[in-house]
Amino acid sequence: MINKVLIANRGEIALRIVRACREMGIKTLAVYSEADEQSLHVQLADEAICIGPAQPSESYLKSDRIISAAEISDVDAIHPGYGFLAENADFVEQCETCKINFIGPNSSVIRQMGDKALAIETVRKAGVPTVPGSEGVVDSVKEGLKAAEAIRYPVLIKAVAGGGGKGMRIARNRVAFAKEYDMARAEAEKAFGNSSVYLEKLVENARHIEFQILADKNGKTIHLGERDCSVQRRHQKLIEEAPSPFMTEELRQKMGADAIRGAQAAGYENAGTMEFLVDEGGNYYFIEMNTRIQVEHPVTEEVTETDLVKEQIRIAAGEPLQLEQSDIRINGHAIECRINAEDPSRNFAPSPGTINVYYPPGGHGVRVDSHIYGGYAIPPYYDSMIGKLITFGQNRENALDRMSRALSEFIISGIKSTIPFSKAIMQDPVFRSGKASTSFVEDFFSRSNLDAFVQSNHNLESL
Ligand code: MV4
Repeated sequence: MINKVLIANRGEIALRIVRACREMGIKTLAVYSEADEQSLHVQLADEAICIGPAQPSESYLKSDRIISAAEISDVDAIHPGYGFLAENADFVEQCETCKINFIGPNSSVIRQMGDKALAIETVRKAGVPTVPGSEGVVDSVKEGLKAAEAIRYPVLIKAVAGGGGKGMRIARNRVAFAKEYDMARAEAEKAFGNSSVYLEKLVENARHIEFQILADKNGKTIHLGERDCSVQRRHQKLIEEAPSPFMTEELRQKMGADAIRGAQAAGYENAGTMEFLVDEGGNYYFIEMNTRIQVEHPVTEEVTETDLVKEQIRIAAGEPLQLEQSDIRINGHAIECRINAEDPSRNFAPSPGTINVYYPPGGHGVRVDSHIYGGYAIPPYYDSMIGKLITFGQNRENALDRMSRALSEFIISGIKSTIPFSKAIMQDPVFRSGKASTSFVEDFFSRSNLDAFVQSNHNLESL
């Protein structure tokens, strides 16, 4: 039984978890930093404990303080949200030692899927298609050149500890390889304290399509269809949707079955996401697994009429999944725009500060997941995402029209936000056609009169 949950996170996801718990009759404990005392999730949780100063390394990442808060408050379980400690196998191991129920998979699965080369190897052995690449880690330029020759250029050099694109470099030919290899290793060492890298063939003009998985403690595993996350800027997703405009029922069944097979091969339990690249010919390749609830989970909730956070809690409590694969029907279309406190006209520079007027949109088919309110001061210490706007419609066009309408009534004054940028994308003919691939944001900037928004020579912007 889970009677009380500690929420080891902040912002909109902490509030999302409070809401699910309240509906389930579960008590909540918020842990918060000194910068978050005024945050809505702290006010709405049943109890709250301050765990340290604003810097994440002094609060939200301090596992000892979080475990102590759990022990003195007699909680049964910890929900990690996303980011912070959500995919930290050492933290999960600490929870296991202290007999605190971690709402997510066990520490060994997190460790295994956190090693991106090992994750690929695990699902490949189960027959899931993967991108042609090196067999595991590449330990020297010499070994890398040999592997790249076999894969054929262009190749991507990816960090084993990475995910989400950090420490990723393209090598277009053998002359470029040594330099890019060294850069990738140095970036990976700096970002993750682990310089190990592996190689993959670069899949150009791909779509980024991910499958939502639920698995209970008895090994029953289902998928809840896909999300299309092809619209990203510097590996930050901006817009997500479900279903993918590219998907057919036939491909969904095939990819869904592979997503389940891969998750089962890893011994996966709880909610997770299998990420794939899909090329123009409909060929798909597993690239990584996320072992957490994701930012974009609401679009799946809207089209499958499920509550993924409640499912996570029920699974962690040991309840068998009540859903059968045949119960899962994809109905209608949902779009999510992330709302970031950033200035698109200044290269998306963070724009923290105090919100003056806050008027969120409403009406049929509109969902706002956000912890902000009029008078709230956005602290400068954390991720710039301040909320998510999700619209639902009977089909993609309805959902897009509703998103345009909702964005146009959304007022957040006092700071700069990405709302105008999202509004412009909603009007864009390529995005509206459903053909946006991973090169979309780049193309969008060169097509639109918003050129000034981004000036960058990062070597991945051309993807
Ligand atoms: C790739 C790729 C092309 N080929 N892997 C991985 C992390 C994610 N944030 C981007 N990733 C990519 N991995 C291979 N072998 C292209 C991307 C990619 C991308 C994918 C989807 C949407 C936008 C993207 C922007 C840059 C790179």
